[in-house]
Amino acid sequence: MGLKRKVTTKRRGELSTSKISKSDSSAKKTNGASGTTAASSSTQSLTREQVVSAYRNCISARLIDTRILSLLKQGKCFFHIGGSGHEIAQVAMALAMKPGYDWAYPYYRDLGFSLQFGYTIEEIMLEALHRKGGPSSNGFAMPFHYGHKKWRIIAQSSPTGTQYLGAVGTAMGAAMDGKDEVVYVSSGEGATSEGEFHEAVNWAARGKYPVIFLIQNNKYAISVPVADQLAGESVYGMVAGYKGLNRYRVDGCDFAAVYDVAAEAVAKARAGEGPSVIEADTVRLLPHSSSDDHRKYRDSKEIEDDLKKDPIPRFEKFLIEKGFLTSDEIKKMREEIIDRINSAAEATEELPMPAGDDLERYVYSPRVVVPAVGFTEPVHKGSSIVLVDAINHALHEEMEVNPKMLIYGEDIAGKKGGVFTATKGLTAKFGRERVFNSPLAEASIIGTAFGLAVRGDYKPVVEIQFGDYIWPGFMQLRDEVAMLRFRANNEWACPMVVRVAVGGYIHGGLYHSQSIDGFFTHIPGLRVVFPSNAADAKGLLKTACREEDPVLFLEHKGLYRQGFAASPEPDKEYLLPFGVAGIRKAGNDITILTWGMLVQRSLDAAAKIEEQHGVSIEVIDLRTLNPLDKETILSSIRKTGKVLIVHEDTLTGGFGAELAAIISSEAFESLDAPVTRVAAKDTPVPYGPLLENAMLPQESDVFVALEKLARY
Ligand SMILES: Cc1ncc(C[n+]2csc(CCOP(=O)(O)OP(=O)(O)O)c2C)c(N)n1
Repeated sequence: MGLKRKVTTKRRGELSTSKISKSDSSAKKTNGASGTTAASSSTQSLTREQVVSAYRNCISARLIDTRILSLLKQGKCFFHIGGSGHEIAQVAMALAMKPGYDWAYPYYRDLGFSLQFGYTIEEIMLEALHRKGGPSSNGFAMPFHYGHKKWRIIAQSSPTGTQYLGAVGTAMGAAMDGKDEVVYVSSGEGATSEGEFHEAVNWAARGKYPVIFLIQNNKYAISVPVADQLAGESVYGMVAGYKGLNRYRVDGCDFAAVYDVAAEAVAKARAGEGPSVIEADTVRLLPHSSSDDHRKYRDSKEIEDDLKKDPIPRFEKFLIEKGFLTSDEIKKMREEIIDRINSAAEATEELPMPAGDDLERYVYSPRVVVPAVGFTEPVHKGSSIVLVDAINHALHEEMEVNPKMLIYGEDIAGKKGGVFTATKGLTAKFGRERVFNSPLAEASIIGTAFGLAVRGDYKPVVEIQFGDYIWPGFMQLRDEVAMLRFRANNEWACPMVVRVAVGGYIHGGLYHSQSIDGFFTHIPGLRVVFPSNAADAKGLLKTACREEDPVLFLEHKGLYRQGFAASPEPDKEYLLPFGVAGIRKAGNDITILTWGMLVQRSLDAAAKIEEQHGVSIEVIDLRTLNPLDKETILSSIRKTGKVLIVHEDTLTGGFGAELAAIISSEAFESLDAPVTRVAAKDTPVPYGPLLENAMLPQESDVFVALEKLARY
């Protein structure tokens, strides 16, 4: 690791140490991990070519903003969010990095950054006009949501603030690989109020990961001024307490000052000297977006004052004074760029837009690693194990197969092996580099896993201790993880596994008993797996570790050590494909569809009704809720004509409602009775045992429902 110094010979207008002196620079303060220092340009030099191309990208960004606003007025595009006023800070930052080697998580204002990092004007136009072939998303994501595989720009989402944790994960991967890559992430000052910003800074500083947080402070978050946003007047001040974090505040309208600071932060990151927060003071010269009118909340004097601070004329003055360009050269360059933008816009308008046929192509990976077709269930011959040990063995085996698999979460490392012992022995065997504790922060666990997975080789298999506490990570799972492949038109993906302990019947009360399957089966792009026994748990988890889609792997706490969920252990080669339901018991009169804890209760109720009333029940364990084995479900119902859906999650909006809808529309003619559901009552899971029994579905509830169905 270490900074590779640039060796150049001086030419006309070359920037040298003497030319960017500290007095040139408006870098205010830095407080590095190693003490307080001033940013210095002494180790950096830029060629004229570099500075001129930085200027070219600045004015390209500015002129693109202008052009898109006119296209918008003509109704040719629907949305614009511009970077006017931010260009200098962004371009100077990108200039200090290595595009295609370093990684970037830009935000919607980062047009200048993206151009400097490798985007072309033509590519920006493709996205602005939602045409096929744009590098970020092919028209799936909104414009100004940057993404470019070649340049390692991870396709951006719209929630502001989710980007930081992904960046930390990507930086973790760089550090683990011993590479001196740097990861850029940016936002405005407003988004730093999101908790995930602080989680990300904490995680990065704690691990000394090579992340640079460029916070572009334009004094407003839409209409909200800094005074309503921050404790104190700066992000720089707010992050003072993170040990190991380098901090800078810089005039973001001063090219030399930003470059100075950026180069220093990059050098530190490459040398393993930790992350940096750079707060660059910028001006927002346009309203927040094309949907906003800033005259409603800014007075005209203030808008005028910001226009006077426009960084581009200031940069031009600098270029002329230092002899990089003449005013004629600047004028000529502008004209050339305007021509290029206009030609790009005209050419783009002729290109096709993605159409309806493209819609569902990349919700999931086009490649299924463990195919369901041709699968036959073997008879397992190993000795009997309980479900939690099956999970543990699957993790051990997959860690051996895949050296890039990592396991982390709360309390999972060391001798304890998690609160349920699922990860026991893994740290001892594979080391703390691969099996480690996370901070107590669920969004961080999922967000960093995303950032590791997008690198392409890492397979994070992370744990959320209780389903009840997955919610801080919900935004990451839904908006980042599950949507990435779709919004990136298959250019980016984040194959990862999130193991979660769920479910009741263990007197865990309101906050250690929840079922969460109803929420997560509603999310396109996320596989949802819910085993009911040890053999399935092992086979499904091993498959989850190999598939290319993100998987939510639900483990019922009440089944971990349950005798009826124990099975003979499958061998190391056994992989249970997703989308293959298990017929636990064949029957002819009523079909039960169930999963997780309710499989055994359903089997018990089925045995009882067969014995008492001679009714023959088929019990189907769905095993994976997404993908769903519709074929097995529908062919059973076509045979029996009656169906009972049994699940532990609450009734309203539970996954059973979806099953009922599928059955009504696809097997209506086969039905001899109403589709019936047994589920938890629509209340939280209470603590007291009598209350808990009343709330969660019992064997007797299944029995009563079967009796009723049998009477039809
Ligand atoms: C999580 C989330 N909440 C709200 C929004 C709506 N929103 C989009 S941009 C924005 C303001 C962001 O301000 P700031 O971070 O200061 O960046 P700026 O736009 O000023 O550059 C808001 C509230 C969002 N996209 N994501």
